[in-house]
Amino acid sequence: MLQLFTHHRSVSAHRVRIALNYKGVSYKSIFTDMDHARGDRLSYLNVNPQGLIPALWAEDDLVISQSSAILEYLEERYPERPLLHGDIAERARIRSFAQIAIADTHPLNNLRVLRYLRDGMNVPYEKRREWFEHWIHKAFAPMESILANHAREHDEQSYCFTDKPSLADVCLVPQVSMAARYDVNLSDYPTIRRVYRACMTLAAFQAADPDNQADTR
Ligand SMILES: N[C@@H](CCC(=O)N[C@@H](CS)C(=O)NCC(=O)O)C(=O)O
Repeated sequence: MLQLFTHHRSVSAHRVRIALNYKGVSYKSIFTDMDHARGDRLSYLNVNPQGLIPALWAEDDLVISQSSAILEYLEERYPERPLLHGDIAERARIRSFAQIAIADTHPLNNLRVLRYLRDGMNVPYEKRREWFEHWIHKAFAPMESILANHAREHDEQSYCFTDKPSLADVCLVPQVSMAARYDVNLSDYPTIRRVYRACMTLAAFQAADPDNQADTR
């Protein structure tokens, strides 16, 4: 069985949990602490030398790190319920949207970045908070306009781009859930909130939610 090194608050692991659930792939969660001070952290470095979560133990001699690599592997290995669907233009649209979260947003607000601001650069809480919110809004403003324009042009659909969830939804939902957890004001993003609510009616998304993980405290 596949084994996923995960943590309930990890945005990147959240993406992978949604994809695994949506595709109906059984997996075992290996709950892994994100705290560098913990002893089990050292053994996790043997699994993923970067020390970042998630990693997927996919096959005997294959551990995959980096959520986008894991998502692509799952898409190729379990194509039956695709998350990258539609014609070539639609797939490009989905990939492009997903990268706003994966490449341009999450890395700026990752734990190690926020910790470095605090411990390496002595940035006070209010300024760290400003940083955090700044990058969330820098992502959500264009995401909102992309989704709202698309909804206007193609009879409003339940999910990001189609009537089925895609990698765009897989990447949007964890970003929204994290922003909501930190009480970021999302009132300027009605389309994002609508898509989030639609996704959260699905069992695959509910089961992947940080609040529904066995390591949630
Ligand atoms: N680009 C990586 C990012 C992985 C990542 O940064 N994971 C976070 C949790 S979402 C982590 O392990 N953070 C620990 C840290 O920053 O020290 C991916 O998509 O998998």
